[in-house]
Amino acid sequence: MKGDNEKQQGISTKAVHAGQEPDPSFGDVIPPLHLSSTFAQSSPGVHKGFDYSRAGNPTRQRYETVLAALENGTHAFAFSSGLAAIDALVRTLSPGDHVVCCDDVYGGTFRLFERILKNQQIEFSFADLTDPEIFEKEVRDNTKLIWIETPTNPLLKIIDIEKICKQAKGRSIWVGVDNTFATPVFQRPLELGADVVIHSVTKYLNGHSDVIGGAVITNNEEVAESVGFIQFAAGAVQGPFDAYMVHRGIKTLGIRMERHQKSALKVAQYLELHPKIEKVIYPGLTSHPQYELAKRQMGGFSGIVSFYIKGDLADANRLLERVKIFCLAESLGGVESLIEHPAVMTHASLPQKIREELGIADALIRLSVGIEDVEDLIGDLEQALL
Ligand code: P1T
Repeated sequence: MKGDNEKQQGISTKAVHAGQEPDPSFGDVIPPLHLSSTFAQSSPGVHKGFDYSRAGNPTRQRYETVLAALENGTHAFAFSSGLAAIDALVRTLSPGDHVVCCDDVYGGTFRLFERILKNQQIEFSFADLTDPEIFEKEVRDNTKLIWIETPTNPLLKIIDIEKICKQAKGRSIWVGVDNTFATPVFQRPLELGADVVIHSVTKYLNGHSDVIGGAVITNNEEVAESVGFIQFAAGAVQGPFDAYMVHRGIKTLGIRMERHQKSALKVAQYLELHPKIEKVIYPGLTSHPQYELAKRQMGGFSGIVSFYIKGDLADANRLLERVKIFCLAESLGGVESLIEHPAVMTHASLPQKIREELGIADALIRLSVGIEDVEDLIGDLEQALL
């Protein structure tokens, strides 16, 4: 990045160009992939900027440049999965520190907090952060991090990032946002006051369901120093081939997201009128309880639609087994449409009682609307719901 001018570029310009300056050796328009695990030194400690690929790699560095550019951050760190990125961030805390986490989060995030990090004496509370009073109810003297997913997975609740950041200001509490569902195309938490953003780049950033990866992006020097050290010293880095793949996928992020959200809205509107559907949750529907906030906070509503069918697990399974274009699989954010059952699949790690309290019921189904022709997607749901 050359400076302030590039900061003001549009997101798709950044997606195509950041970290993609032509290679100086031969002028390759697409910089070459540096697979080497280690780098020659002319004398001990004397090298061309890289000594060992866990510490740094030219392909990963270019990829981290685009990640930082998209979120308007100063630093980005690429990890081998979204959970590795979240783990690295929370591991910067000390035993006795407390985290307030939104109640509806990806099941794997809940499992990481409850079953691994809790054993390292980090305390967690889970609360509905859509309640504006919740901050005062949940924050303690030892609270060091507010953990927000918005839209949440799988219930698509919208949390007011700016409001929470204002409340946290001056209290030595970091605000971290999992921006996987919205992507920087539709929401940039650092601009709303958050200290740190994480992504499961496995999803929309890569966009082609062929890489597992994660990222931590920040403009807070303290976060950067701590997370950078954990990335290097614990070593859950993104390998160069995967970094290259995600960087390639990111170039079309802007146009993919436009298509995802356009089709998702049509699918949501179709389902809302269907007699076999109980309720549809999509932040772009006026029926969504935080529609106004979503409109204000997000530049678009993204491509995930959740809905309750009228019926039980057997009826849900019938739909899930009958779809032909939607693929029954975990994950989201790829060009192909996916359908899944949160209670049995992505959120099975939540205790049943918590699932019931939240509304992750047997009748709940989650769609990741891909970029296929939307008439075909609606036709597929139509035949599966017959
Ligand atoms: O799978 P991984 O790259 O480790 O990312 C974990 C993760 C983090 N944050 C959010 C919001 C996520 O949705 C995920 C992964 N989610 C799924 C696999 C899923 O189907 O919901």
